Amino acid sequence: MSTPSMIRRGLLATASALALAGLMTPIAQAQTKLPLRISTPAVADDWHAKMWTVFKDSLEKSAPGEFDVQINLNASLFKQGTEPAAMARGNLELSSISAFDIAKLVPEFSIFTAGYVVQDPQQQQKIFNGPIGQELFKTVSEKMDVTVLSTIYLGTRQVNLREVRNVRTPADLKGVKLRMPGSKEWLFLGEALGATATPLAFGEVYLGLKSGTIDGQDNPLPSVRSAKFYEVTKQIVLTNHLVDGIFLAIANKTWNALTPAQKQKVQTAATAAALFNNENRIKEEGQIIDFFKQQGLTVTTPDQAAFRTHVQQVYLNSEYAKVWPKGLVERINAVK
Ligand code: KDO
Repeated sequence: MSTPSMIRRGLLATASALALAGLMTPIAQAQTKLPLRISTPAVADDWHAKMWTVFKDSLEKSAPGEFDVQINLNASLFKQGTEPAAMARGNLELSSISAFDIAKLVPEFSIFTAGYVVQDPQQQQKIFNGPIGQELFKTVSEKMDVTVLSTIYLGTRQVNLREVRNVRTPADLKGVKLRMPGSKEWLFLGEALGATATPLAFGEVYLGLKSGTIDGQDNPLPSVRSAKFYEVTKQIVLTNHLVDGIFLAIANKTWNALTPAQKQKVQTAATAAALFNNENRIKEEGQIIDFFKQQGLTVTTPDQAAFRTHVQQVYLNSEYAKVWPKGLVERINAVK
């Protein structure tokens, strides 16, 4: 009579015989693929949504069958701004997180939420790919349990209004209900611009503009196009107030479990994604004004120096500046 352990041994022997014969290969491979869940509020037509396909394609080429890359757009998996917590809890592997999200846990990072600090996308890349980035990302890893793999240029933020208004200086935005993403760091930026900042998730902005619950919003112009905000607004005010970046990050739990070869492949994919986004976005920003004009929008240039002076003063006199490491503003300014 066969005992249960004999039966188990028999089954195991059959299973390994099948595996050896190659019959179980597809199932076995599917089971060992490491899930890489991605969550982003980006809309499909935006470069920082498309970059995730570049990331996925790169990994499928360099590591076929090793990863199961799952891209979730439009904040369909996690609400905008909740991604870092989801990553720390082990519910999400990758995301692109904003300086504003980082600043909540790494207060000195608020320097990158301040208007008119970073000058242009090229300087942004040099800052974050150089010693300043290295130092800050080490703290980010320690405090947030995520590893930043690349810096994504989100674009230069501009003010976008529902009705045409004569905006020369921050005083001209007085009383304007300007939508900002929902955290106090974002609201502070809106107020620093002279407006009345009001919180709303990205996915609700289109309807907010359409219905008039908000008077305007701020975003880089490629996002104004891809999210179709131009359909429900009449003016773009070229304030150039924030050279914005988001950070392609992976949960440390996931990162630390990878082999050195896998780490290299994931890093290469993240670098390729950033490059794809950055090149396309910079190019689009260079050509996009005509598009808005064709759509009937009024595009105006305010007194940018007045905005810069005001916004910088507001930040320098704020609680935020008190935690900026001594000399960091100067070090950033010295990056050319
Ligand atoms: C936005 O909500 O205005 C913002 O631009 C903030 C960014 O940090 C980022 O979350 C972005 O939205 C989304 O990825 C949608 O483009």
